[in-house]
Amino acid sequence: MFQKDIETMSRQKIEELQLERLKWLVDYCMKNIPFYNKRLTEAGVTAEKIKSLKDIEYIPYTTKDDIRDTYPFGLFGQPMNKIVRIHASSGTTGKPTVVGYTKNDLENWSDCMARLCCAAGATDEDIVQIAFGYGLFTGALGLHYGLEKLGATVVPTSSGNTEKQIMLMQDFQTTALVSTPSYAQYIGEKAKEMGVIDKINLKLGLFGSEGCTVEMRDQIEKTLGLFATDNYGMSELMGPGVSGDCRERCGMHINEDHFLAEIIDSKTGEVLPKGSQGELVITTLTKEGIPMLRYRTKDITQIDYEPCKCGRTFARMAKIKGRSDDMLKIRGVNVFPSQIESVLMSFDKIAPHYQLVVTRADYSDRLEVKVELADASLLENYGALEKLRGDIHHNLKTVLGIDTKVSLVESKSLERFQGKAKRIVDLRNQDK
Ligand code: DLL
Repeated sequence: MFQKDIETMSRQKIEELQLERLKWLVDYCMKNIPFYNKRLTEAGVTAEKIKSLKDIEYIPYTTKDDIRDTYPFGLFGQPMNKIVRIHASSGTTGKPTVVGYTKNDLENWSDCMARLCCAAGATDEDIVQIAFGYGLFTGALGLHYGLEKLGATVVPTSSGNTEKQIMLMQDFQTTALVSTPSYAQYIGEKAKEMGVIDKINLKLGLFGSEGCTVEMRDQIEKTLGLFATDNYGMSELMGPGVSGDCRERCGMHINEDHFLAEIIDSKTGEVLPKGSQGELVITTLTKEGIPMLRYRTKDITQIDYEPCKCGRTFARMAKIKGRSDDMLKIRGVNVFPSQIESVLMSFDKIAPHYQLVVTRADYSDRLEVKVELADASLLENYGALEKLRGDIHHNLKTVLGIDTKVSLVESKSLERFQGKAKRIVDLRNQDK
């Protein structure tokens, strides 16, 4: 373990530390950030009024809109001469979400990352290729400093230029890959195409930044011959480093000394009992640059507080089921893309590349699931093709409860991604 004393604290000790830090945070936000001062004053919350962790419920939620409304630096807790780094998440519309870090924040960030990389099995013996895009995105630099702190050899290739990635992987005998799972999948496909898959020595995948079902993870592991771990985070909270898999892979350990997690009902905002599935809300307990009070992540998960077999006591959050705003409503039925991915990945005749296209015709939603065939020779056998299509359709209907149109498309015809995959094409608004 990277910081054993911290990572194995008793539940009671964790909660005492969280309470102490929560009080500090409320006081800090009151004193340093006019936006929070107003919010907290209106809600009648002061540090003195926080007597137990449950009292966090008096604090109003913070949302992405609050960050946007105060663009670019309105939620910063320190003057610019104390802010030493800026990151931003692109977002699909409008201005980016901007976040700032003090020196302490960067120190804590690399500790959090080093812990998670170590939990995933990385060591100072590893040669790690970072194939996340370097830049305003938090993924690359977050893992970069964490891995360096652990003593690993970092190779900052950034994303893209896949053939060169694969060449360096062979020449350096890279042992660990940092990327989105979809890019890892693509690297594997390309290495096979180049006929060098057997010359690759990867043992560990530190993946994250987008969803990946266990079934998809199995496929990636099979292709690249590595052990894949899932890592969760978001720019607003720090970047990667919020939580990550250990070798048991029974939920991602949350760095609870820095992040206080709650699960709420995303519709009503009500806090749900421990163990429930719902929207993850995070309070950053130590951040100075841009602290977040009860930030609504919109990510759907559940949290297990039982200590893990690995010896760590930090709570574990389940793989992200989806984002509350990514959930597709098809003819009134809630559909998470991850449910579809699980079904598709259980068929070995199809490749792990798919796209979901939603349209509306005659006032009714239609979901088309486009998926690539793994083996082009199937195209010549109409009967087998129809049977496969029928089986996929049937299994999707069993899981989702709705009819979909399944289209089997030619191998390598769907778009590949070097960063986060964009698998949903929702054309409903354009059809109006
Ligand atoms: O994606 C931070 C990150 C970088 C995490 C590298 C892990 C590794 P953003 O670009 O702000 O930050 O995107 C945050 O991505 O709200 C989730 O919806 C999604 N996301 C992040 N990690 C996972 C994951 C980074 N492991 C948004 N599984 C979050 C599923 C994830 N979704």
